[in-house]
Amino acid sequence: MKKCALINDISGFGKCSLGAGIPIISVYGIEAHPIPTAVLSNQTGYSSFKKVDLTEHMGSFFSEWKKLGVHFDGILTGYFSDERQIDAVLEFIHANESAVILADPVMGDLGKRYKGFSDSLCDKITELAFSADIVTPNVTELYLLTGENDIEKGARVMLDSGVKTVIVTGIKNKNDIGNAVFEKGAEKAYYAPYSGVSYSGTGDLLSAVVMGGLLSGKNAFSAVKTATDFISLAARNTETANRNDGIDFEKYLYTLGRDAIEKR
Ligand code: PXL
Repeated sequence: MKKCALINDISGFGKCSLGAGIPIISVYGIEAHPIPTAVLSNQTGYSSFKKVDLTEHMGSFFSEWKKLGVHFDGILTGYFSDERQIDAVLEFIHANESAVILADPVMGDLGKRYKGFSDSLCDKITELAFSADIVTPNVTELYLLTGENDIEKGARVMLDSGVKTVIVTGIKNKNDIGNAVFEKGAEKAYYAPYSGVSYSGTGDLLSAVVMGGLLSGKNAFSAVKTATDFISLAARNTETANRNDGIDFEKYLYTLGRDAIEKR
């Protein structure tokens, strides 16, 4: 079986991060191997949360993995709580040359940085994003990464510096919301009806669906179309109206499993 390393936090509530990434990679028939960056009672969008940072332990986890001598087909990164975690990840990436690297540069949303994101942490996240094969920033993160305030120009900056695929998420257009894929010489956006609520975790779901699709032999365009339809279906059928709770994606995981089987 293919193996994907997932480097992200685990949050008890908010249906995001590893709580979203592990089931999605698994339903694609790919082994999910997590290293948590932090453990949180719930994601940071709620008014209160408790976080245990795992920076001091990540290096030793990577060392143990090295002893196991395993090869990873994909490395998917998400939320970091300390810039030193990214140094450990960059070293891990260098040791896994043939892996597909997808960096989701989790930094902010709706025009603002998330709580606790310092300049130095954002600089390191930017360094990681620019060294990835694929990035999945939302519009706010694209502007933070590139200093641009135009989607097309921001994506172009990243492509010109060597990123192969830039996927810009959460683009609002009238009553729709969508995701745009940019590669050298090709671009396309995929839209679905907007539920009216900007839910937690949808970026994490998208990055995992894209990784699952790519490791199953899809191209980025097809993977993003699948992710857009999946997230839209779940968002439109979500019970909670509290954005922090995330979407009811569990009910629709089977659609991704079917998608993966068709590709096999
Ligand atoms: O979904 C992004 C994310 C991941 N992890 C944590 C978060 C957030 C967004 O707020 O707080 C802990």
